[in-house]
Amino acid sequence: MSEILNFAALIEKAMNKVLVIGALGQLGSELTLALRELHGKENVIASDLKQPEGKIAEGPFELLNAMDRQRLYEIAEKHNITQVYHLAAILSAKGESDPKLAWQLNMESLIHVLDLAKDKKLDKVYWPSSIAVFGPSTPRVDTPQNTVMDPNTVYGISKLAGERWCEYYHQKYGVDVRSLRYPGLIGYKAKPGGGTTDYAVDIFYKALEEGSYECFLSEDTYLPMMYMDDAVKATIDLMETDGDKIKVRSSYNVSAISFSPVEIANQIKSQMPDFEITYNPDFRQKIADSWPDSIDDSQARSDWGWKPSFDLKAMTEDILQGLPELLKK
Ligand code: VAH
Repeated sequence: MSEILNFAALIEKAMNKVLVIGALGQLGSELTLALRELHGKENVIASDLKQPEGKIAEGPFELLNAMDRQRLYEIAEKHNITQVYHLAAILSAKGESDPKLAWQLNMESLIHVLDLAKDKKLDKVYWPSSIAVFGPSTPRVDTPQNTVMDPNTVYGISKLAGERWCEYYHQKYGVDVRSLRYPGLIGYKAKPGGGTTDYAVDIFYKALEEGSYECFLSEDTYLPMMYMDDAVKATIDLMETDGDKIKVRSSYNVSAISFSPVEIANQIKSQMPDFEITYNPDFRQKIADSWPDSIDDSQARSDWGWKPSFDLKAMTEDILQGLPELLKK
């Protein structure tokens, strides 16, 4: 009997063919490798605007502009795709420099993926939302799953609209689309791209390269954050959960740590006593001030067992251990 069950499990795994859109981004570069561990290297097709380097190049890759609907359908057909992780987006700070492009890319690409899921009856779709869906009128402390949402960045507006589209495609067409409202993601293995929370990554690079950092947010700017290892874990845990346990089809609040620039600077100083930080808030301060200080993620914890592993100290130790190696390459 066990041989039959093993064979069935092998078949089931072999049936999973995953496409990652935006696989070379800050989240994608780590999530793609974790998905290949889970599903097998050959069953996870990475895609992005440019050719990959490093470990991602060791598995299947396709060039794909997330707004190219025809190319998306061609790739899905060629690889018999059963799941899509759609990570490509223009983030909060960069989005304000070209609002129309940010809206067009973030929204059109999502609709293409949702249509593909509907037309080809894909098993599952993952699409990231963000705490950027909250705005100045949202309760700032322990922000609830369901609350006032008045985002005032194009990125946040596109993520709020995207959540509504995800719930619509689930309710109207039965598409199994799942989503997380990521806080600021702190990952050092790929450079961040145009976010307001990027200071919490930049600070480590500058601490190691220059011994000092000029922060573009004020020292007491509290923001919800999460180490990339926890973000990868939350994403895969959500996607591997039994569908009938998923009660939220817009996007789940998730959180891990909340800290301010002075707190992360002090954590770095505890390991690098000579490190110095100065503060020179820029346009991103207004964006950060519109977002919550902390998030209530109790529904994610009860529906599918979400539990973060890294606090500020553990995250700082892990980065200061791993980043020097990366900088030597
Ligand atoms: C940004 N890193 O700063 C993203 C994130 C909550 C912020 O969505 O735009």
